[in-house]
Amino acid sequence: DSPYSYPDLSIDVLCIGAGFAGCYLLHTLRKAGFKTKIIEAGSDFGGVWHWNSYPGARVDSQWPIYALGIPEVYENWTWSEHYPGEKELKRYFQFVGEKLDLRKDTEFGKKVVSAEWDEEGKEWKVKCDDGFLVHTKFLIAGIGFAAKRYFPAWKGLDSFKGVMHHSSFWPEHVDVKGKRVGVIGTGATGLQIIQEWGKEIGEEGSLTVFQRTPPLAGPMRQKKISKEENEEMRARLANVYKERLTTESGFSYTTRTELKMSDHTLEEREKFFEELWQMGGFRFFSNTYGDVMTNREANRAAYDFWARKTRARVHDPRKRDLVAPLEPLHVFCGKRPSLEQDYYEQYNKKNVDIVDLRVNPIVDIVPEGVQLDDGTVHELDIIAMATGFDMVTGGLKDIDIRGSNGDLLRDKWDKGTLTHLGMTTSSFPNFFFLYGPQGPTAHSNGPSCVEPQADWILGVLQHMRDEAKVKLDARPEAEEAWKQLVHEKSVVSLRHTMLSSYNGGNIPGKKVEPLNYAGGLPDYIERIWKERNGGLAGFVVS
Ligand code: NA7
Repeated sequence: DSPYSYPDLSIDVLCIGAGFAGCYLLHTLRKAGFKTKIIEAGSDFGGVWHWNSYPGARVDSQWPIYALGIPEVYENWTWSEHYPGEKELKRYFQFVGEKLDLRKDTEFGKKVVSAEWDEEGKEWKVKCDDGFLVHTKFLIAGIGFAAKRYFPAWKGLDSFKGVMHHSSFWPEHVDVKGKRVGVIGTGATGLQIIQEWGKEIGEEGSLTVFQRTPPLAGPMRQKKISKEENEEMRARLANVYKERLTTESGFSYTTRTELKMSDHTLEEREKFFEELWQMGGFRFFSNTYGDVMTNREANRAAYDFWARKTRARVHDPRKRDLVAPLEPLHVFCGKRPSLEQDYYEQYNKKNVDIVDLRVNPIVDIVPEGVQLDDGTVHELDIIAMATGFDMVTGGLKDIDIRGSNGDLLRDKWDKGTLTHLGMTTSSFPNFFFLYGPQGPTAHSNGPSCVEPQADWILGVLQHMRDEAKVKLDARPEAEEAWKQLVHEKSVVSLRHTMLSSYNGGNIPGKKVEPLNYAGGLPDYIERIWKERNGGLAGFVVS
């Protein structure tokens, strides 16, 4: 078909993406004898961390959880901080590539643009933007949940005279010292940029934060890792990586407790919250009372504690009311919480201001800067667009994936996402996705989610090889049942009562539906293996 194809045109498995999912898959599948390759758009390993170079970019899952549970890797790698920054994460992924010898089976600098199922040949024909063509029996997308960046539909986006970048596509260095800079969006990303730029602009510069919804950020409590700490941890790592699969979100500590808020007196509650707060990380948000996401009173109590702690750090009453209002704007933890180090202190600087987009939204980007509804123009030299992503489904829908009935995946999912087990979808045989729709994805730590998913896929592929089967296709009734289950697991949470990136509500016009499996990682793992060991009843295997 193409002079660029692999010579024998017949690999077993093609993985799209060289992040945690792709690296783990290539290593695992290749060891099991499957001829596997990765295609990656970037120029190195890392997935989202290859691209994440925006100011202050840092993971907010605590060491050592945000890493691969592969002994060859963790026995030989040493982290320097509890919450590693993007540079360290890039180095980590390069190390993973070398240590596991992944480079020889990875094609960098190629973006997959289409994949078509060939029913006759029982294989996928996968095409890249440079014409590179691969024939593969199985296709696995490991493209992450934030593969499609989101820009609000402002007409003048291209008219800006200054420098503007989306957080997900940040160049090497943008000097902001003495400049007039603006950040649009205050999610996990915007917060990190603001925290960094507040310091980098110096006294001559100015930072304007354009905020629609304040993030609910807790203390990261960043620390360096000492040599002793590293050695002590190394001895326990094998267990840590096993145990993370037994917690709801795949962290070492995140399992909501059995404790209800009503089990405590007021004083006990205050002490309980305070302890979680002092430990830092996501503990205050996820290791809290078991009913924080089901009981409005408990939810409000957690918010009030957070607001009290946060308000105490911001001196100016107007800014204080904007970053930590007394009345919550939405359910506590309804959006993903963030972690910060000295985010709130930035607002105590005279040259850091905040604009409330709730009363005065952005209507356009103009050559001079940002224009608000009341006609005000904020003149700027540099703008950071931290407006997020078309999460979970956006990246997969962007690729022209055409299944056995000739339909495109995006057309199928535009009517509502349908998957079986959050890893497959009917009429798209031999196609899997990791950290994707209706899997534990946004409710779980990345590597903790993709490793069991990849292990499961390996189990299925081995079964098919043993039984000489060539085609696996989810049954439509199985995906209807999975969708129902995803819905049932979601509606019990207060999170379900509001719009967010957990349900597509952050993207105008996107269908609002639960995008993630909220039943917890252990429950999910049990279900997928029950299906595999029960004879794959939800699939037609031929
Ligand atoms: P998020 O968390 O989706 O944040 C996007 C931010 O952009 C959020 O504050 C939005 O406000 C804001 N936004 C979006 N559209 C607009 C418009 N039209 N006007 C003003 N502000 C807007 O993305 P992040 O990149 O921070 O984080 C993504 C994931 O990466 C995160 O979940 C982590 O897993 C890491 P809103 O809240 O919608 O009012």
